[in-house]
Amino acid sequence: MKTYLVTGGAGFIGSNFIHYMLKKYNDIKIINLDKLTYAGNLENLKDVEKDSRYSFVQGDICDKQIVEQIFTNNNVDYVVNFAAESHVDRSIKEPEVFAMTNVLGTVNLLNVAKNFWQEREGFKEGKKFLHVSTDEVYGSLGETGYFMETTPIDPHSPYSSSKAGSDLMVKAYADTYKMPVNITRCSNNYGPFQFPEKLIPLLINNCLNKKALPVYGDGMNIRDWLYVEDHCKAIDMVINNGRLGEVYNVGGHNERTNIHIVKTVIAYINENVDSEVTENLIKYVEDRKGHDRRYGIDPTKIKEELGWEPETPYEEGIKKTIKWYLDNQDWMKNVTSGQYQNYYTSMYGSK
Ligand code: NAD
Ligand code: TDX
Repeated sequence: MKTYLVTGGAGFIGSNFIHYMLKKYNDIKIINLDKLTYAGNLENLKDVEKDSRYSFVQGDICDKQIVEQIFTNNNVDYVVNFAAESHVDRSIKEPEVFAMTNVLGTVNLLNVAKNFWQEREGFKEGKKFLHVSTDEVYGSLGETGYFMETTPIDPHSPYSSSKAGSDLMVKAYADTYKMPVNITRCSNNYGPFQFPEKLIPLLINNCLNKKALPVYGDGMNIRDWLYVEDHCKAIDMVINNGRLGEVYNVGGHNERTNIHIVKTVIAYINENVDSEVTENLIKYVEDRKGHDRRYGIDPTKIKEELGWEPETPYEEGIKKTIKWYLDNQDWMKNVTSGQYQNYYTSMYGSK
């Protein structure tokens, strides 16, 4: 039986990963360590909270004592590090918390895991630290080309710089101490349980409330969209079969301009929910500072080495996703109430 310490499991990708793993494997134990920031919601895990294979610890990945306690009380085999401050716009306003959680928190996890996993002559067998990173560490592409694992790191925002910093610390632990690690770098995820500050759920939420749909700049920035369950499958494969010390890019050649995404969401809601939701809601607003123009992943390595390929075509994934938010409007109301609402308004003002 394998024991996973999943950090940030109450967030978007982490909660999808916990669902995926508990569905796929009978014989596992998952400990979810999450601070429950505005982005973490235990509601995302309501249907597994009574599962005897799953337990939750509220705490900060920067807190050495809590992480040590988890390692003392459990024979942790794998750390899967999702915990992070993840929103680029917030990082422009408040870079410090990004450096704290994303860099120092990751170092704390690495250090505790190293101390518990190290034996006299190296590391215990069957242990691995998987760090979930992002394609944003590579910077921005022009009209052609793709990010490969060998592409030099060139982050621009405080968010992507903090993720690049954490990636380098993970690499340092592998190079210096021979710690068993992998880093995955994926493109933009979409699917259920994504906090509605990110583009797709924000658009759906605003459409339902007939609020303006803010499009940064000219709307022609490109993101490479990946359905979250396909990402979870990739992480599982890298944990099991990824070569130690390697980086794996995860993406599926699914590039779309932002304005294309906006129009797709409007068209779906117009047809299926409310014919008053039209393109009149689109509002071009001031561009994001340092806005990366284009992301595009070359997934050849993970495909050839591990046999991973995304299974969800964009047209199917986006419909499933919009439908999920329509069916879960209480979730949307709950996560955007209270603490979050104040923060959101203070950041975006009239948006
Ligand atoms: P999210 O913001 O939805 O969730 C982050 C989770 O981490 C939340 O539950 C939050 O409470 C928790 N957390 C934050 N600070 C913490 C701390 N100090 N200690 C413990 N828990 C803390 O993020 P997400 O979209 O699920 O992203 C998960 C990971 O994947 C992140 O590392 C992110 O950089 C990476 N990633 C995300 C995407 C994407 O499209 N969402 C793409 C590439 C990479
Ligand atoms: O209101 C908006 N209007 C808009 O035009 C928002 C929220 C976004 N955008 C644009 C900015 C981006 O070009 O849409 C694109 C997607 O924006 P986000 O959803 O904020 O994602 P992005 O900045 O691309 O970063 C995401 O993918 C990579 C995640 O938030 C990161 O955690 C991940 O590493």
